[in-house]
Amino acid sequence: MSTSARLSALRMADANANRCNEGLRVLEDVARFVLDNSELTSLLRELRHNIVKAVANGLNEYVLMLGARHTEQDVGYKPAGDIAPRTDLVELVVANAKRAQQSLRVLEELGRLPHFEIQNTAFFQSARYRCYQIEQQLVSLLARRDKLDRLPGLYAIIDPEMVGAISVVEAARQAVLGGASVVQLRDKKRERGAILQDAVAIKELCAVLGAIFIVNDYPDVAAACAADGVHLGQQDMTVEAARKVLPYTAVIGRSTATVEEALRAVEDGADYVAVGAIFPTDSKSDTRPAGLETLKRVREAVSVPIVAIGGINADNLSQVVMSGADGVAVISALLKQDDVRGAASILTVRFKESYARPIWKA
Ligand code: TZP
Ligand code: MG
Repeated sequence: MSTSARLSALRMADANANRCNEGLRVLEDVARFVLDNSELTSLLRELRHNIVKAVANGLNEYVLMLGARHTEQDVGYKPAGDIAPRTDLVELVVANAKRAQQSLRVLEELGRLPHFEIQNTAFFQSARYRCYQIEQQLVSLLARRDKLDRLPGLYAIIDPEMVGAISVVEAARQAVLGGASVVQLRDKKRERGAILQDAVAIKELCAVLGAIFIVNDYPDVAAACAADGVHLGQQDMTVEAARKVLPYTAVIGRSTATVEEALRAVEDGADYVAVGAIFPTDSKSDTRPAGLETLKRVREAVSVPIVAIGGINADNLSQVVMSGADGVAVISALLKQDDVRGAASILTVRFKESYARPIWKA
């Protein structure tokens, strides 16, 4: 390679090492300050450090690159001014992930030049693939966070055994029209094939009306109808197993009756926990009592959203919310009423009267 070609290649390596570092730093800060995700934060920091090392194995290479840097002669440099605004954090993540991936590709290609100081092509290639995965994880976590932001409110559980005269899908529609922020389909009797048919219809109406749709018990049904998430009891599959079946964007909730179970659920990766039974209930035979005191203690112990469940109605709802619930899950207070929409509307108004801002975002 001629001296001038070598200097140009060093100049490219310098520009792309900087570009990559800057892109990864933005991703790291989203993981750290937006998502509070320590795992991804450390992973990105480590990746950034390893890339710096791979570009400049020692001070010698770094000094060589700095020597080749001519910022003022860069024909691609555009002074700040008309910088297009980003519409949201997802766009910011995607743009910066692309910046890092593209610069890693350039570094990889430069390493193929004969006798060039900076080699490590295999490393740059694997770092680029790592970046594709991190981009997917960050975008998915942002999507999950967006769902959790919309979770507070009435969490309507639609159980075919309890709907009475109207259909399951109609009951779900009434609940959402009345103001429910979440609909869960809880079917303990039918086979998955029949459940899926209703799940597809409810998912569709929730998407149109802006509610979150959760399938109880079955991650495969949730995946098949592209539900927003799944709810798992203590005897259902683990959060980790459910994640293997569901896309990263799916929200996973776990039923708990004690502080220890709630802490374990969060440690296992649950996005929210349900705490109950808060009050006695006729809707489920094998419940364990949790009570308002447990709810308060769980509130102090975890920072994920909490959905309270069990015997909640319009009269006791505000007590439940004051004890730390972000969502109130109900079956009979909704489905055993003649006017499901009207009941949902009263419960939603009561919720809004007593709920302050989400505690997990404080
Ligand atoms: N899990 C704990 S209590 C309960 C479930 C599914 C039943 C809640 O129904 P209701 O009628 O709102 O008490
Ligand atoms: Mg279950």
